[in-house]
Amino acid sequence: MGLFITFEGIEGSGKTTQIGITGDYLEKQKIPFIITEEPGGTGLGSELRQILLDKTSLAITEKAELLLFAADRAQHIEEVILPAMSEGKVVLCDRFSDATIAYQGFGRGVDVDFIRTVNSFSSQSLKPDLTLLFDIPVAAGLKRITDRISPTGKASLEDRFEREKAEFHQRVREGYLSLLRDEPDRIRLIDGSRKVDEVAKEVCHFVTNLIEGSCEGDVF
Ligand code: Z5A
Repeated sequence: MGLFITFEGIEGSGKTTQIGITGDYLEKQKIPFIITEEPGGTGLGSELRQILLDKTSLAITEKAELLLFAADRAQHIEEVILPAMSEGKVVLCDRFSDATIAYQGFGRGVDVDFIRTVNSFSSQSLKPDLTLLFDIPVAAGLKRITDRISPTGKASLEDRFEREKAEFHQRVREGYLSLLRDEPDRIRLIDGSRKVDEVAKEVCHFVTNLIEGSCEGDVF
């Protein structure tokens, strides 16, 4: 089997930037990999992503939102993640089950134990080999997003989550830090407020350690 690495963090923590850099690094090392994301890593997922993020005027209850993310994951696991892993690839995934606990659990207030049950069903109980948690103060993360949306601060392109208040994102950040305390061996904390190349060095260190550790196995 390949390896499964997830990239997590609040908005603007820089995880999408770092997943691209990690992909470039693996390519140079000639290590087979894929980059994928949730929501949206499949055809069905792309449709669900539009509903979940872009259709901001559409009413979606907290329970419905949870189940839509779960549906996206159920399709993603079967269509993309497990096949790539069975081909021995490294799967780099932008968000996974931890995001559901952080956003729908800590952010929205849905029961976390119930979310764990739903996560386990939709992910076929697959756990990442390594999760990189990019941590940044909420204000700094949101500023990066606002600057990206429009240098003038116009917020017309914000998605459903970007529209949430800072307190929501603060609860999500605390949710991620609580997951880190529960599983310090799987989840590695990365200070995302540093410069891109400083962050990338640390990411590379964790990814290399994981791959070297698995070299004695049957993959690489
Ligand atoms: N969601 C959920 O609720 N439940 C779930 O189960 C799942 C997801 C799976 C997906 O949004 C949303 O779905 C997400 C949670 C929810 N929403 N929120 N919040 P998305 O995929 O569209 O977006 P995102 O995952 O939140 O990522 P993002 O907005 O693209 O941000 P990012 O990945 O953390 O950061 P980035 O794209 O790498 O960088 C953002 C900007 O900062 C960009 O202009 C970069 O050039 C800049 N940047 C990046 N790194 C740095 C550093 N180090 N210094 C300075 N500037 C930087």
